[in-house]
Amino acid sequence: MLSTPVTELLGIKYPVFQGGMAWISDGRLAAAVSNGGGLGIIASGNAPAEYVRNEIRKAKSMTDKPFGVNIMLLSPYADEIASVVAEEGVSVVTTGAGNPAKYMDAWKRAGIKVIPVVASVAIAKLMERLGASAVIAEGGESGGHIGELTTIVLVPLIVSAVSIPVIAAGGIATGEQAAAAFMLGAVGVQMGTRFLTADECSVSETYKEKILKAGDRCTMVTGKRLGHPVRSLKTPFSRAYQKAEYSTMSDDELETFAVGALRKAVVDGDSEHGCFLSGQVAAFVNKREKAADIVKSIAEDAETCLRGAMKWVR
Ligand code: TUI
Repeated sequence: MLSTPVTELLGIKYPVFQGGMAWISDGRLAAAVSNGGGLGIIASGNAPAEYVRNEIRKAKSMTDKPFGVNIMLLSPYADEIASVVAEEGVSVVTTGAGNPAKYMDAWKRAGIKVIPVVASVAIAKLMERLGASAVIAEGGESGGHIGELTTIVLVPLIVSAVSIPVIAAGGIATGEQAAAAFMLGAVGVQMGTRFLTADECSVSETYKEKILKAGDRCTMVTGKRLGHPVRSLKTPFSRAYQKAEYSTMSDDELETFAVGALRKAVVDGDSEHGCFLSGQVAAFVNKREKAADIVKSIAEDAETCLRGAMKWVR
């Protein structure tokens, strides 16, 4: 059994979080992960507050275990969603793509455990000072909006800089990778890409097939010109976007170029125009499984790996 400060803090069986993926992580997926003993997380993405409230209520109807909500701070609805999570009495809030400082007091007063996703030591320290219960240190191997540092560098730097628990994210899809994160001082792992092929994940068949087929050099990073680097599968869309970034196209046009691309991938399965966000670990995701089986096998495989860690020690 893996028993860590995170399983203790949240009252969950396995120290495994399912990342909040915009348009993807709904109440059904989150409930399946939480029922499997991990922490399921509903993603707000750019969706309106009422969508998030509905998904929270759906998850509540499907599980009596704790689950979380991820608030994407660039969302125009972030303020409203910040109130919804407090009203609905959600156990855990994670945040992404920004600094949640202005919401922290209200969430803490509502008894919510706040676990921001951070990509730098400075923000991790600030979050600890503002009362975060833990932080998720997310390396640039991740899918979606990413920071600059890799998981293997970021996690131990943050572990040394703060006293709160650190959960590792980015580049984790196997028990071996989870065990490596524990060796770096993490006390939990968060995975997104690995859950894309879960039975309870509602993304299009096209999305699932692309992840199952992906190999080692299948992702690329675009969006640096606008200051929001994003990792996705190499597709006609991402290649065209990259070309546009290096052209004389205006920033406004570039922004418009990407509007709706996530929906086209997740909902429509549009291989031509969709933006299929994915971490580098898509190369490791080779089968369809129940979300609960993913959670259990990651924790058990990590445990086996950690037990074997003395192999070369004489
Ligand atoms: O947020 C994510 N991943 C995401 S958000 C998203 S939706 C989106 N789509 C296009 C462009 C932008 C967003 C898709 N994937 N991961 C967590 C994460 N947070 N990664 C990096 C950060 C982060 C960045 C800056 C955390 C804090 C931060 O602070 C900035 C500051 O205020 O100094």
